[in-house]
Amino acid sequence: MKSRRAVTTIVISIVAALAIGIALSGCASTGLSQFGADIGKTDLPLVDPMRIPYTYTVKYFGYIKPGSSPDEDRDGKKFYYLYLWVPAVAPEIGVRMLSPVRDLTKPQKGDIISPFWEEGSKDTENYFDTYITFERSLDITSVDDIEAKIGSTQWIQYDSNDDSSEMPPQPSGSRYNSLLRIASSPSDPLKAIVLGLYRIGFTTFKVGEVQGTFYAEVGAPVNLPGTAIAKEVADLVKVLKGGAM
Ligand SMILES: [Ca+2]
Repeated sequence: MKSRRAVTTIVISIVAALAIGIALSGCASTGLSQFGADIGKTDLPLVDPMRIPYTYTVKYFGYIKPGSSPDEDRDGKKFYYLYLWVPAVAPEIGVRMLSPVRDLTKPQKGDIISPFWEEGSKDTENYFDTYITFERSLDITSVDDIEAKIGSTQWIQYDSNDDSSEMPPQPSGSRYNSLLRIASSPSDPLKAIVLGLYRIGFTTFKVGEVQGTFYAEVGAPVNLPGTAIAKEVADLVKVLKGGAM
């Protein structure tokens, strides 16, 4: 009798654990799940690989007001930039972006919040089909170089992404949000993730304006204290030199 009861208890525990697991994965599909790395992933047949979440992430909550001027007109596209300081070598870096943010994720303590975020949170209408690029400045490798060289530096593009099926859908129902992961190639200076200045370019690849709230997240599988993101170069320098934005 006793052992049967024990077996029943185990069975109930397993069923409960499965139910909780299914419930949690259900939650993840409607919200923004943790940002998983390429490093250490387990490939599974027929389903998405199992990924270990990045251990270090920096999150940015921003807003592009309708009618804003882009940072650059690039190949006919209105490009905006987030500047990113990476303080050390990393084996991998991931970047993902979504628009609009809605209640998919909310700013937590330590996250970077744009001065326009509050205004953006009242804009429940606008969003854009994100497209992101990841670039590194070829010659800015010290904080003191940033402002002196920003106007003339050469940017090396590592990768770009338009649409990712890993990201939550937009209000249209289409999975047009973006995600990319870059594995460092230490032997190739044009593919290595080293200390220096990077920028995340964002635009909308198809027709439409870049407008509405957006969320950008940078992840790494190693701790990178001193990583900073800012919309403006001057703000990035201020943060890196120990001041507030
Ligand atoms: Ca897209």
